[in-house]
Amino acid sequence: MHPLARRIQDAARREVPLIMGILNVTPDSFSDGGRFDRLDTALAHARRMVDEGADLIDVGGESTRPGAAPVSADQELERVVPVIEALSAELDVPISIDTMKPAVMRGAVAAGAQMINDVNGLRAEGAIEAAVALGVPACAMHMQGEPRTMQKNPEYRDVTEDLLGFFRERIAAARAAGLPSEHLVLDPGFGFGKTLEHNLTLLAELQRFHTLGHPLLIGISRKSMLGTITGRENADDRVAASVAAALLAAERGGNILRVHDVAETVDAVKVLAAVKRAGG
Ligand code: PT1
Repeated sequence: MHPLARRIQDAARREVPLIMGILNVTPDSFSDGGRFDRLDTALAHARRMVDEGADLIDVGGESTRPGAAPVSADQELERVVPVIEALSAELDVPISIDTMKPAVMRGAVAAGAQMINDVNGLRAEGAIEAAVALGVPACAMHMQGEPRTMQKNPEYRDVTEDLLGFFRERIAAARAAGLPSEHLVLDPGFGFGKTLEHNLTLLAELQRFHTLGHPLLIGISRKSMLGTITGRENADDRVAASVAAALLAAERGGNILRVHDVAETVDAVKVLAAVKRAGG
């Protein structure tokens, strides 16, 4: 088993989540500036998240938020490889690569990434095979549709049941391709082809996904569902809502929390861990 897969299993057994800090290296995430300027900015942000207690850093070179347009594998590699090389040389926290593309998975792991985070659920041709060949843990997220159009008219028969069916199929595909069961992490994909009601039902019923027997990764940080609930239009103003949502997810069995606000979430999880130690 990959050492990171073991750490994820240990965290799941202790019921204290790992914190994954988000590092976007998409041009829209940064103010203008040259390539080196961007690299410096990314490295400084990653260092800060590690200082604040992040257990993992998730590096992404393609925006997958609602409405985002796809980019080529070459463009994605150009963005993420220098960052992953620099970070993996300097930091001792593992790096995951947020990508749907097998070529980017391979390039990122060659550069030092130790986990795959695929919002497309390892459904691209060759994606599971890349995860198997690379020998790293992989997260398969659920998404209905594709980022550009997924929020048009999301529909489910029963959102939790539909996702459970999707995950059973992905677990079977992963097993058939030879992915070790301990290497597969699942994620319901908050905001990916889901209405506010779908998202809330999934959070309320998160425990049900544990019956699948895989660790759960949860990404809700600063998402529009929190903006709708709180009336906060600016994503930067959703920190308190994000911490609340992260803790609710952790209480319902979320094992890896993918967040922007690392320091705040680490404090919240410390409170959760203390109450757990006291028997709650
Ligand atoms: C996620 C996730 C991700 N989210 C995983 N990877 C994003 N495993 C990128 C909004 O409604 O949840 N899990 N990688 C970012 N995607 C979104 C989606 C950002 C929706 C914002 C929204 O605001």
